[in-house]
Amino acid sequence: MASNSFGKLLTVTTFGESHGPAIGCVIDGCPPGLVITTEEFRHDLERRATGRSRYTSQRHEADEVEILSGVYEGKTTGTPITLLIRNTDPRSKDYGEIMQTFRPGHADYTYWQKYGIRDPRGGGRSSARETTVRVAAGVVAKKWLAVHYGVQVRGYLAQMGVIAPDAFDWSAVEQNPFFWPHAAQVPALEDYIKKLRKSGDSVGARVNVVADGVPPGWGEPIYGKLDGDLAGALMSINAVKGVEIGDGFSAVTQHGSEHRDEMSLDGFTSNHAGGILGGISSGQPVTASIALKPTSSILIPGHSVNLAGEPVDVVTKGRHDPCVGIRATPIAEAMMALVLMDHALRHRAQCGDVGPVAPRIA
Ligand code: EPS
Repeated sequence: MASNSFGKLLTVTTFGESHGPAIGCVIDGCPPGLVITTEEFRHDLERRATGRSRYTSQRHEADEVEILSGVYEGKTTGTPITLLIRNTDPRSKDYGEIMQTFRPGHADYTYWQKYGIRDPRGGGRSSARETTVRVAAGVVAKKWLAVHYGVQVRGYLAQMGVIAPDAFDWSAVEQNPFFWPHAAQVPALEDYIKKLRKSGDSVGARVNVVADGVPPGWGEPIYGKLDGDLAGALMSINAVKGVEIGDGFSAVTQHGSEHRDEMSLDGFTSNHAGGILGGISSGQPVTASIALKPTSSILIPGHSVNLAGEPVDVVTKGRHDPCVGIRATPIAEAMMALVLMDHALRHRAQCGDVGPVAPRIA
């Protein structure tokens, strides 16, 4: 299967299926000397993992990272870093019925049409299980960005169905299993998901991700724009159907006088652009937002066809997420961090001698 790699100077290749023996990734291009231990992967992997709260899939994966290469005596060596995570809790019998049919709204059908063969166990390669190793790779990128540039990448759940945050507080985000920025609303979210689960349906979500501390200059015209690469990377996350950078689609109804970010010697006075102008970072926070669809693996019967070419009704049982957006925050952070690290290295390679240029306002 082609196109399992992304990035230019920092490349990440992922491999593995949801119910295979393991999933993993190879990170190539990470500079030598970055201190990294298996322990450091735990936090973000736990944030993304299934079975850690009552509101997500109840598959209980250990999600333990094994570093197979590229790290010696706790430091990256500059050679490919291979990370392996063994699948410890697949339950392939849940997929007995799906093997004969296609879930409406799922990649079951398109994989079949493309390859003429599929691994239906847990959705095989199309499973959100693959995002585990993106998050693991993102741990390396987040650390490198923090150590070398003081960049911090963080996200939050910005909408679940019709529910949007009433208030915003970064310190609330990590205190609840939804990554929700307003603590007082968490009981309402819990109630909403419990009812949704009972109804057998699923719901969509929005996740926002922000990188603070990105210096001006990252991103390349014309085909290597930072926003273009970010959009591609975020769109590659399972279930993502929309990506916005900065104000995104709100720009449609704005006037130029409103959208432009005016400049003063104290900095920009707003950030409608999402920290990117002409595909290059401006020094403002880089902001992106993703729309995640409601998952197709639901208990509400839906019309489909089977392999014998007959009409059937499909009901998907098993351990599924009523809202994949709940676990998507660390995945979006990882993809943003990986794109930023790739562009940091690309900027350093071509323009490392340029240095800060006056006036620098952000
Ligand atoms: C998924 C279906 C479920 C989730 C899985 C993603 O897998 P299974 O049916 O095998 O229990 O648990 O998510 C993960 C395993 C994970 O680590 O994110 C799907 O259809 O995408």
